[in-house]
Amino acid sequence: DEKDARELVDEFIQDKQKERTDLFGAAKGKNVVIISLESTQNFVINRSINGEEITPFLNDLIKESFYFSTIYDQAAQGKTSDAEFMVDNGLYPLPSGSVFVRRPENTFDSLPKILKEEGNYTSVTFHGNDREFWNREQMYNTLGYDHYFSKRNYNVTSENSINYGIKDIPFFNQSMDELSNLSEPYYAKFITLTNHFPFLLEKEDQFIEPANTEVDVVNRYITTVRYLDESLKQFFQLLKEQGMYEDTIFVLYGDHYGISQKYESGVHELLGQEATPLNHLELQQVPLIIHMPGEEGKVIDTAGGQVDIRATVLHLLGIATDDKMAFGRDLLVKNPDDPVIIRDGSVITNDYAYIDNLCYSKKSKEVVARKKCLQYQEIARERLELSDQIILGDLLRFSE
Ligand code: GP9
Ligand code: MN
Repeated sequence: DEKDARELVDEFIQDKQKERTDLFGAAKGKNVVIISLESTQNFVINRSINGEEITPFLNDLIKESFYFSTIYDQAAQGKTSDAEFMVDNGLYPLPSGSVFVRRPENTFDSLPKILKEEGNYTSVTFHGNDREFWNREQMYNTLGYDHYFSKRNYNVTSENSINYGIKDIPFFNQSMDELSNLSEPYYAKFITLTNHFPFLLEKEDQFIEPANTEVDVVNRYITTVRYLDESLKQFFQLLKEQGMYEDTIFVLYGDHYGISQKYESGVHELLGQEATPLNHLELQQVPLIIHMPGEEGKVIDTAGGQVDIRATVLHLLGIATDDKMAFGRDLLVKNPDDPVIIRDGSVITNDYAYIDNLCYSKKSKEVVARKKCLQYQEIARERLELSDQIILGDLLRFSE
């Protein structure tokens, strides 16, 4: 059975695209700073409320970045940790629980290991929560991280923390010393925290007025997203001041939705839209921004997901992925018909979306014949099953 699965994986790898663009290796040898934007959905990007932008810094950054405007949240019950897992491994999360918690003793062909091998990178994570949360301490060892700077490395006081821990502005601030001491090149992951349900923030940290919908959770969300944006602005300022900006490629991604379906009516109200299944699906989009200093901005609207981040970043770093056992597609060359697969069984291509047993045309927004979606559903079923087999059978131990 394990052998069958391996053959299937090999077959799968063989049909992967081997195309390269002019950007292959454009960021070769650069430091990589990757930022997990807690609970950040894409609808906040380029949006104003009462004339105030929700994400003024990101809106500016996007103009000088690759902005992937159609990226879906593929995380499952493992939330932040599922997104981290996808970014590092290009595999799907499990149907239940978090891979970080369930499979920390597996062998993985993770980004830190690949980068160590290909470019002698140092890999670290910065995060203000306890080391044990999501079993990160153990899993980061497994994934090949050299250091994990967690709550115990920060000066956390009641003034500088809220909700889950240290607020994002002091978090970035206090991370600078350790970051500047890393041996280069490095792969440094920053996991932000303040924009987390139930989106609490003191008045003095609010850089925008709360929204004015009937759903308080949504109203507060606007203020915590705006705070996150401010923390990013300050972080980039510090990096520039300390000469740590130029030689780095930045990857920013929303880790998963922030507003669950229970509170989504507030978002529909804010956006002036109906509560339709297709609108719900579109709200599952998260931002993905790749910023290379000096590179011109570009909007890339290929539908993709978090599982694709790894292949895309490796392309820019000039590291081939066609021989890797992973499901992510390089978004710079991805075939738009290749479906985006959500763990709940939804499937999305540039033209179609399959949700709740119905097939929709994205253009007409109408329900169309189910057979239009059938081939994509089939691919989704196969890939999720294979991904689960790889994880639950610890199959990557054979490829070491
Ligand atoms: C906690 C942070 C948030 O460390 O990752 O957790 P979440 O609930 O979003 O997975
Ligand atoms: Mn999260």
